[in-house]
Amino acid sequence: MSELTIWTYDWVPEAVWGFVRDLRLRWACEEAGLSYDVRTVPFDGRESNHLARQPFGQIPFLDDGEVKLFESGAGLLHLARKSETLMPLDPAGAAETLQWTLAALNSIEMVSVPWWFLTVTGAADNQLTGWMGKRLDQLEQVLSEREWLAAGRFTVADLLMADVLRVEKVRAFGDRPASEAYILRATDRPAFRKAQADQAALFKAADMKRRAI
Ligand SMILES: N[C@@H](CCC(=O)N[C@@H](CS)C(=O)NCC(=O)O)C(=O)O
Repeated sequence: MSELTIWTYDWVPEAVWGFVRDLRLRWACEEAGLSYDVRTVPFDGRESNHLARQPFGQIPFLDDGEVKLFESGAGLLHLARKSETLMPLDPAGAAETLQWTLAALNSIEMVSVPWWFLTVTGAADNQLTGWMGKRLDQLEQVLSEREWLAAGRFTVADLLMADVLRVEKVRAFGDRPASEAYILRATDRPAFRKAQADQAALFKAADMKRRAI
């Protein structure tokens, strides 16, 4: 048994396989060569069945021995402290990584998730479209001038930013070649592919079991 346990749901609809946020933690562990187990909580009844571990009934959450934490961003930063692969040790590189990790969550995903939600729920006039386009254009400018966001190399900030940007509707919204090339660079990494394949395998097996019942 590994010290690290990543918790996810025991089943999710096929439409979200490959995008469930436990993938962020799997990907980070794969990049850093950290061994981990994956365990599940029931998807059905999620509103109340694991509130002691995740107060919003969501996943992922992470165990590292005695340390237990929720929020994928917090989990990533915790893992990043274990491996220079995810975050440089020098103060400037670490600060830059931290800054872009927060930017992924608080400047991009903060807009992209509500924009996505209004889009998929069919809001006739998505009032967030202007804000969303502006943020993605600004990021496109940054990515047209550098390969990775922080410290001149791949870090946990890229893992998170690429995961935020690769959501299909977000990715298809507008034509931003530098952002697209960035997503491809990040998701072409063996660690991402392994994490994605492992997640899909878990949910596929669960789906077959559920259909058989
Ligand atoms: N801010 C949270 C968001 C977690 C989140 O949205 N998890 C989704 C799966 S990717 C979930 O649990 N959705 C079910 C729900 O909200 O009921 C994080 O980054 O950990």
